[in-house]
Amino acid sequence: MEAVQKTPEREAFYRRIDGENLAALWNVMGELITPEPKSACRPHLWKFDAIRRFMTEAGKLITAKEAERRVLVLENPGLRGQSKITTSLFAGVQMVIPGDIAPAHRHSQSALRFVLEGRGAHTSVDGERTLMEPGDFVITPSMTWHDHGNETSEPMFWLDGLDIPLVQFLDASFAEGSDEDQQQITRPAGDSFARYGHNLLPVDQKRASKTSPIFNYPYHYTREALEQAKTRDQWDACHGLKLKFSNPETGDYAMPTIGTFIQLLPKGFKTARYRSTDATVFAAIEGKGRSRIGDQTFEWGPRDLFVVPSWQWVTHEADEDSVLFSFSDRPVQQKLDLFREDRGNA
Ligand code: GTQ
Repeated sequence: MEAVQKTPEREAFYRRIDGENLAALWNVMGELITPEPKSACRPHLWKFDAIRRFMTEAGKLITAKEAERRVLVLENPGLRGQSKITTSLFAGVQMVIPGDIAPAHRHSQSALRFVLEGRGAHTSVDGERTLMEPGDFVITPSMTWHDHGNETSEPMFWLDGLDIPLVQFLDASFAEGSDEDQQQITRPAGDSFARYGHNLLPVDQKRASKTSPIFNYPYHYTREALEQAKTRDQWDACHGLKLKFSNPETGDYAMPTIGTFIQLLPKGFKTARYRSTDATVFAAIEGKGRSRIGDQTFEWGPRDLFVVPSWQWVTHEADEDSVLFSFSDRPVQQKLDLFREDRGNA
């Protein structure tokens, strides 16, 4: 779409209607309705070791209780100051050190945790406490009470993913704190997995929530699923082997607003180029390799984090057997018939 010519009469007209809170669509049409996604979001990689050093400093500057959450926000370089890693999603790295209590609160925004380092710190959700290990994917559904703590002797670090910008866009945020720092524990550890994690569901139970009733998907099971698949040697050209975490009640994504994935790239594998409309955040958990995003190449190893913007070509290459966790707003786009992907010629 071409820019409309400017004339003195037209300019005068625009100034007059401007005072009445009106604007001419023909001057902005091309910016609004683009032939392809045109995002301010840029590709970027954060080295975990650098974040870890800053987090250790932050641990001396502020307690989890005072901060409420001791998190360093991953700000997309094209979206600085907005607390966004993509246009629709928030990501941060949270540190919970021995003795910390991140006090109970709840909010409309859904959260995911993907554990990067440490073992045995906990999060409590809706009366159940879960102990976390590296690679675990843990969900805090919308409006559920949650608090975090660490009774071990080592710090724990995890990646937080939240739909904060999406909820902000919709003006639908509610939040409240609790009088108690730690919520009452009313269910034994592992209760949700015991009830819902074995391909069996209570016959008559109707849950209102659209979020999976399993709130910790342990890495032990995830890794086993990938390992089994490896023996079948059936690789997807664009993804290696990529699985989505699913809600056992619905078969849909585990969370209503955020799609979460786990992917195995065997040693020496190089993916065919791929692009999709869901800007995606990646966390490497095992292995090392590199990803080419647009015309930039990013080298990653365990715990490094990177972001692929909407509709940019991406290829991954693994030097060792590698496992990548990722998340995006794909469930939202699919429900709105907006999701598109392009597998090149693969
Ligand atoms: O752990 O509840 O990274 O409320 C941002 C907002 C983490 C949390 C974040 C949050 C949390």
